[in-house]
Amino acid sequence: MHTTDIPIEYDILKKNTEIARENRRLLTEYGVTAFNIMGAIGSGKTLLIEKTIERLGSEYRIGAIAGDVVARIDAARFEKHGVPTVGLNTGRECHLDAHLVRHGLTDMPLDLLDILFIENVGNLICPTDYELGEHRRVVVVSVSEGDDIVEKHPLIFSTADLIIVNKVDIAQAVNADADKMVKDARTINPRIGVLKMSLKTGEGFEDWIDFVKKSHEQYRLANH
Ligand SMILES: Nc1nc2c(ncn2[C@@H]2O[C@H](COP(=O)(O)OP(=O)(O)OP(=O)(O)O)[C@@H](O)[C@H]2O)c(=O)[nH]1
Ligand SMILES: [Mg+2]
Repeated sequence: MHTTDIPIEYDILKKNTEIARENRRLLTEYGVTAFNIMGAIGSGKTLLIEKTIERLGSEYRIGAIAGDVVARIDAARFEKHGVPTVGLNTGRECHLDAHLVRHGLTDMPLDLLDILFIENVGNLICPTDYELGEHRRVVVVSVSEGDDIVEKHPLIFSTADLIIVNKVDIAQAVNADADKMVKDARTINPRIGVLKMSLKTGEGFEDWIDFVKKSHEQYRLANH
């Protein structure tokens, strides 16, 4: 008998999407706007969230979920900023899924939050198909992964709302063309927002802050 594992994967994804919808409903009910921060390993996801907490922490009540294969290193970095934090370990899995995030949400004081950042496991493949219940999908890459990284991973960029090309401060040193990465992202997804950023110099950071604020405002107005 011929067998294939495609239907199983289809079922898993279908179930995941159902739970993600429930998560989104729950977050929306509490007025929390959630950002799924995906991206390459070491591209600057944790630092982006930390700097955003520093920048917006007095204006908005922010929480953070740190997804990692093992350990609580990123969770500890968020905790240092005094925000409600949950660390989720995926074990052997290379992405968060909606079920795991639902468990994370039960440990979050949702009634005390406006914005939730969910840092996904670092890579550009597995997180693509697994919605978590987020309102916005953000992909962070950096110039140090090579300036062909975007064209090599079209799927994750095609599902994102915003792409951040980070570490432009070292583009020359690593011989990368950040403008090419921006162009590749726009070719894959013409509707998408693309920001060149340096978390070291601050380039592009205020545009990101505008994106976060506008996204939150949009969901707040739509649901109240
Ligand atoms: N030069 C430079 N370094 C940066 C920038 N952003 C982040 N880094 C550095 O890049 C390294 C990785 O940053 P993280 O924020 O830990 O990256 P991450 O994406 O969370 O990494 P994982 O969770 O391990 O996938 C750290 O040493 C940061 O200080 C930047 O804009 N420029
Ligand atoms: Mg990290």
